[in-house]
Amino acid sequence: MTIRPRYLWLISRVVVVGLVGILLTGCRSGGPLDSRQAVPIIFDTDIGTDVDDAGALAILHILADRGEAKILATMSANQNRWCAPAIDVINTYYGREDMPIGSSKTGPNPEEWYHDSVPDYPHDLTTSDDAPDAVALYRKILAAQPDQSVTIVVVGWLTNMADLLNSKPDQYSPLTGRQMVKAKVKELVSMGGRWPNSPKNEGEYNFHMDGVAAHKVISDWPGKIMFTGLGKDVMTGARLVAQGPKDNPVPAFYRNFFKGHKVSERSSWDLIAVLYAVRGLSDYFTAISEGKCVGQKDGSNQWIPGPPSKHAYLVYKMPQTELAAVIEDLLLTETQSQSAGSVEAGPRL
Ligand SMILES: [Ca+2]
Repeated sequence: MTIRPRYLWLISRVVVVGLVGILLTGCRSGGPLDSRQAVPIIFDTDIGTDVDDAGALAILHILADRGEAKILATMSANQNRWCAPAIDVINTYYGREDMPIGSSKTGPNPEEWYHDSVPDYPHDLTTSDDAPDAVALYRKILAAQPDQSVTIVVVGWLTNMADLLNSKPDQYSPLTGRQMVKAKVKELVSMGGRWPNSPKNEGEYNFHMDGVAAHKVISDWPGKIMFTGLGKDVMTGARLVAQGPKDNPVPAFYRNFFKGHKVSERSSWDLIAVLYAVRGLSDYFTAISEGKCVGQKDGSNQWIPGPPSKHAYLVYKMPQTELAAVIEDLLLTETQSQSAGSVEAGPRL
């Protein structure tokens, strides 16, 4: 049988239209399980001052297990001796015991609630003093990454970011810190600020704890910053504490925090920052980008409306109760190491 030329033309049209349709559908799919490549992430935390940092690191590991993120390093902006071990405990539980951990040598040093349980879980970093300087580790890791590829998510104060901007050429790179950020970092996600404005002298906690660093980063960061101040009314942790595995340190940290503060759930500021850093706006958030942020050294911030800039901040798209369910489901997702049976032991009680 022969096919007449006009039918050949018709068939080719159908094939082309079909292919274009498939491509467009692929481009539009912004959901969490589409075929986007794993997002290269450096996680920077003030772990210890609140428990949402532990939850945020937990869901980052889960998202990495799912192929949505690739964790390059974990950093503490808190100098406290327990912070790097607390990070190590979580990394180890989630099967990444060799994940690089850096610690600030210049930042604030508060010691609070949930570290009591750190010695009960497997890890080998016993004090933050033994962790490498965070800025040196940032420079080493960033220098080895492709240009414009790395997302840094900061869920504490911005000390490490300011120190990175101020860093000098070294054995890892001839670039200054600012040049390196411009070359290598795709986006900084900062859990900080009150949006659109915070009253003078009443800056949000993360900005206020190192106001000079916040001011430096807001005014001098050479690339995109997404500020995520959301999470106060997205309550999580209750199901994690009730149902989380006994050998997982994260439910234990939440339990300690709940007991200390006499609460049964906690706001999700840091978990939301990680969710955005990995999955983007998805169905969860809308970005406000018309304008720019101005930060003061007292930690306060103002949004100045105007043309789009390198700054943006998030507002909710999904109702907070639904977002809480998404996060809590992630917290309770079985880890790769659990499913492979490679977690050696529970708490050493
Ligand atoms: Ca935090």
